[in-house]
Amino acid sequence: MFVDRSKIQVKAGDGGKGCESFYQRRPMRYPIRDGGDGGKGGDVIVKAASNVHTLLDFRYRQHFKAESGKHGSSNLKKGKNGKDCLLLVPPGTIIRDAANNHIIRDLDKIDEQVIVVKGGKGGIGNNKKKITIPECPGQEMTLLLELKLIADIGLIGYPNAGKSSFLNAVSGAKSKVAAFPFSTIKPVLGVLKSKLSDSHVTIADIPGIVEGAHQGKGLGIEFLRHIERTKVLLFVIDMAGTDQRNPLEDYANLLQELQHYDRRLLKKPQIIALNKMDVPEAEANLKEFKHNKKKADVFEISCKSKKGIEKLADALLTMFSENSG
Ligand SMILES: Nc1nc2c(ncn2[C@@H]2O[C@H](COP(=O)(O)OP(=O)(O)OP(=O)(O)O)[C@@H](O)[C@H]2O)c(=O)[nH]1
Ligand SMILES: [Mg+2]
Repeated sequence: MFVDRSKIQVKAGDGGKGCESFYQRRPMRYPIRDGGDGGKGGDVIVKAASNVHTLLDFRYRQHFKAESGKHGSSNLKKGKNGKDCLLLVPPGTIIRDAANNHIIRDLDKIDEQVIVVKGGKGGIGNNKKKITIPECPGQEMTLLLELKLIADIGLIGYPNAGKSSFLNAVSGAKSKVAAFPFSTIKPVLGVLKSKLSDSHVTIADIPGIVEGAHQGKGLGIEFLRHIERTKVLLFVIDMAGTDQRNPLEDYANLLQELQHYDRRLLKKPQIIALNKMDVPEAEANLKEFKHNKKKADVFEISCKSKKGIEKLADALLTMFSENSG
């Protein structure tokens, strides 16, 4: 299961109470104030850990609380600080304040961490002033955790174009392939390994995108967030022209949808895989495509006959190493 969003409630520890205490021994004429301060409440910290890969744990538990500070006591004894509560998330997790959707932190580096709610200050005992100063409560907040896959290459294409077929052909992934649109409904990651060296690239397969996806058509464009961080975009175009569609228009529409989502996506290096070249109709479509997109970096492939797959896989490995610097 791939969990990519979770809502959790976090509460930092309250400060411990400051103590009111007096000490008097003969022959002292007046008592001395000796109430100790309360300890600070623990913080809730979210940290990106390399050995965590999903947000699955947060499906089973949504409430997290750090320890409160201990109360101060007589004889100037300060209460102990409460223990922090540490939550581990996968690198690539964005933390938002659920109340206003503002991003608190984008944890994209391993071991990066952020204090999401701060523990309350401990109360001040009566040792410094005549009266005790009350402790502060710990902050609380509802957080939205959102995981963006971090892959090197992102697959973009219409439903049924053959994205999952391609991913499965070049990697050990088992992304669902079927002859109906939207067979992929959750992002899938695969690893393409070089046969010549130990270099490899990760590829993210996401649900298909259709014209109008930015208005919510199909499964919408929300899955595009998974390719925001990819280094290269691989467009998979259905050259069979399924459902009377035209490959050139498909490509133009895909670009448009990307632009609607975030125009910075279009600045990424692109490779175009012209798939289903085994189908007879593909030849005519190929001519038209090449005529109109003379400068584009295109690869003719067939996931069915496997023609051109290895060449494209090699190009991706090379291109990735060129863009990974
Ligand atoms: N003839 C032919 N069929 C292909 C080729 N590649 C994929 N297909 C078929 O096209 C259909 C869709 O393939 P998928 O890999 O599921 O397509 P997808 O782009 O992942 O589709 P969604 O997940 O729905 O977006 C399946 O029936 C595949 O067998 C190809 O090169 N030639
Ligand atoms: Mg698919």
